[in-house]
Amino acid sequence: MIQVHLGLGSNLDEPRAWLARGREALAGLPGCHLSAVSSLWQTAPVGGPDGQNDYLNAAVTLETGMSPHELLAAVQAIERDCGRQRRERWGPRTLDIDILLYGDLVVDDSDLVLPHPRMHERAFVLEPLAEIAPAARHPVLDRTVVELLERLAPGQACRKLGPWP
Ligand code: A4P
Ligand code: MG
Repeated sequence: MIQVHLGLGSNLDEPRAWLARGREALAGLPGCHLSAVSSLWQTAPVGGPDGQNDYLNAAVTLETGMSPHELLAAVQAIERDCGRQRRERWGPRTLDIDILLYGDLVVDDSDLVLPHPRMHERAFVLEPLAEIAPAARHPVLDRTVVELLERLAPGQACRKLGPWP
């Protein structure tokens, strides 16, 4: 089994409900075990069109026997089941699931980049991830999640809301 950390985000309709549905769907994937769940965080949108709602973000840890591409296909199927429509990059979404770290694997394919290429720049990823995997190491930057968080430029609004319902 490989330990994988994933980031979840939603800013449309009922974000709490979409995130909960995403979490349950991940927990139910064959041969996978959901071993950690962060708090829920309210975060200001990064990029995308003006005027989109704040996001709710969270991170989870999954122990999985799936290959990286099998897991990508599985999370994309969960996004589709949750009504995700891809309209514009960084636009509002019912549910976005990003594979952040897959063990210490480094991948650079057309459809999959690991670690997630923007995770180290984003408080909405690192704050929840630091709750559940503070010592996880970014295999390219060779820094832990906590070290990446400490190096973030200030000013990314992120507020901890507490545990999920
Ligand atoms: N892809 C490549 N690597 C990965 C990976 N490690 N995990 C490919 C998941 N997908 C990966 O993603 C586009 C393509 O990335 C996929 O087809 C997959 O093959 P997408 O989810 O379809 O589109 P997107 O999410 O709009 O684009 P992108 O570039 O993934 O955006 P990000 O980086 O995920 O950012 N602000 C706040 N506050 N909170 C957020 O959650 N999210 C985003 C999306 C922007 N701003 C945000 C938030
Ligand atoms: Mg994405």
